[in-house]
Amino acid sequence: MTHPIHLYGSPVDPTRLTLLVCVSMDKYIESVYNRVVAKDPDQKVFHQAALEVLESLEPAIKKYPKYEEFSILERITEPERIIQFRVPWKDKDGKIQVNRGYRIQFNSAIGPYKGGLRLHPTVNQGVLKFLGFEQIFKNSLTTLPMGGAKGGSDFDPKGKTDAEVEGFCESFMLELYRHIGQFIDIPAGDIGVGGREIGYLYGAYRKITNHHGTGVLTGKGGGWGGSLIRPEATGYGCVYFVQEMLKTKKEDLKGKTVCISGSGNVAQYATEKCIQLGAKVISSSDSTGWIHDPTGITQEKLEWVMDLKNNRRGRIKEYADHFNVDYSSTGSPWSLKCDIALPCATQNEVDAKEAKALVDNGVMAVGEGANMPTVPEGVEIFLENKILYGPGKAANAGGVSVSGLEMAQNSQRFFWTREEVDAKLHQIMQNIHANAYKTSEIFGVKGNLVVGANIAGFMKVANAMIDQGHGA
Ligand code: NDP
Ligand code: 2IT
Repeated sequence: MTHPIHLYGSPVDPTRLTLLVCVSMDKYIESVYNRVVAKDPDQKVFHQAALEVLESLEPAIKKYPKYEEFSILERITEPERIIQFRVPWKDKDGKIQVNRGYRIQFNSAIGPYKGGLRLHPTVNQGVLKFLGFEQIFKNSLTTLPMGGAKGGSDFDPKGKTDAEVEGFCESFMLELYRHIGQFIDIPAGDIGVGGREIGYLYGAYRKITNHHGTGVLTGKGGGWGGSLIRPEATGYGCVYFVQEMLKTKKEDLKGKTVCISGSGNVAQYATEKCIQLGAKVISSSDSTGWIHDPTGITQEKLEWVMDLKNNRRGRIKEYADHFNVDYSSTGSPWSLKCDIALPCATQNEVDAKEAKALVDNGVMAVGEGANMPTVPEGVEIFLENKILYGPGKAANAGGVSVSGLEMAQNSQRFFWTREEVDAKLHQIMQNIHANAYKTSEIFGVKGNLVVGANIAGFMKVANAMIDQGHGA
């Protein structure tokens, strides 16, 4: 059986997508994909995420006719609920600004809705549907009982004062609080939402509801219900996943050169874990440019970056000025020669040319810290060239896994040590890799972790939906 990830269209060209789909795809999958596009023709990034999953499910859909019989694909691509709301807040000059807030509760078959909140000017319903859809399969892979959701707003926290961010978060929660709860929906961080924002959101939730519902948000501060290792979890988890991929080739991280994009939460802790494991990280970036540090980012330099990004909220260019290395506001770190690439910034940040450049420069493994950072043609290039490729929903599942562990600790009213949480995270990432790898083998595409992760994540949710009846 050939792997089904071979006919991808451009995420920005639905006509081409439809053409390719018509030529090659299983009729049932094709009809569901066409339905997804017809229902919301403008949601390109959601179409992209849906197509990637649907195509890769083909072997499972063929093997188990019950998924078609019970209309699972039609149901799983339709969010259970979309909440959209107005978020008015006062800026520093006293003027009232209005943003749009969302929570997309996509699927709760295996547990309460769970997923992050993104604050970024590009946020819209299509972006959050893509993220919420991915979250369903990711959360299923963690083995913890969590459904899929995502939310956020087109509010741009960049350049805002702390007071403005606080005012926004308060207003956002004034609406969101009625839709969430430890047994309903548990939001967390994503782009633009870190410890500061979770603090403001939790403070508002507590004031509005007059109770300490610690289980209602994850990523909380250590002194008020947060889990140790949650800040580190996505980045560390991504590197643990890459370790597992490398093991299949009897390789490890020691002495490897690593390119990382982004300089936020995920990138920072992916860098830290690489340093701890003896690899050399030579790049960092933000939305205005990227730096190349050929001697490697040391722990000391990383702490400088953490202060720059988490406290001073500056630009990565300052790293180049401070440490006297190259900076560019064009291109990307993917032009550098490296053994391992970890895209940790945002969706579609690795295009086909960049994927080709990585392959030509000898990249051995790609682990996605970000959600869907590689365009479909790029994924195809990695798979065709037998690069060890860990798709985001598997490789970056460490963050939501430790969110699940935070929920478990909150329920117990108890805390685990750093070592305990880290060991559980490590075990979960090893299990996710083993499960995706084994599933790829069962379905005849050994080592294709796109197919393996998607089918493994899908079947647990789909079977739960069948067990729970046609309304679920
Ligand atoms: P942060 O907000 O902490 O950092 C995001 C980083 O990516 C910043 O350096 C930012 O630069 C850069 N970035 C954002 N948008 C763009 C863009 N359009 N072009 C170039 N660079 C961009 O977010 P996280 O580190 O939390 O998230 C990074 C990725 O990881 C996202 O895809 C997220 O969905 C995913 N993820 C996050 C998890 C988590 O636990 N936080 C869990 C799993 C996945 P700038 O500051 O200039 O905007
Ligand atoms: O994309 C993701 O998995 C996250 N942003 C983390 C979600 C969570 O609930 O911890």
